[in-house]
Amino acid sequence: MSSLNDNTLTTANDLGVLSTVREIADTFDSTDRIGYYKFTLPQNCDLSVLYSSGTSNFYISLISDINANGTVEDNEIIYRQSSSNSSFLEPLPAGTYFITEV
Ligand SMILES: [Ca+2]
Ligand SMILES: [Ca+2]
Repeated sequence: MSSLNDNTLTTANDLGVLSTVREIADTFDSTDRIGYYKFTLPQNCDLSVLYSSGTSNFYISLISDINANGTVEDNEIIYRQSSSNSSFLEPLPAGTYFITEV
């Protein structure tokens, strides 16, 4: 569902504690091309992300707001990939993270 309300770190969709597979679908249009999703890992784990997009003009980023200022600095982007269909695996310590598509 397209929404302008999830377009910043501080207003990200909160997925809560991630302990099992979660499926997310988002829709973008000319007025909304961003979506942030927030989740917490209760323990160290390998995060597996699979995604697909109807467009090739698509970036997915894994973010940790290390300094907790509500904005994304370059050093807070753990992973960034541009592809319409792909996946990645990232070992992460317990903590709160964000995924965004642009
Ligand atoms: Ca949005
Ligand atoms: Ca930050």
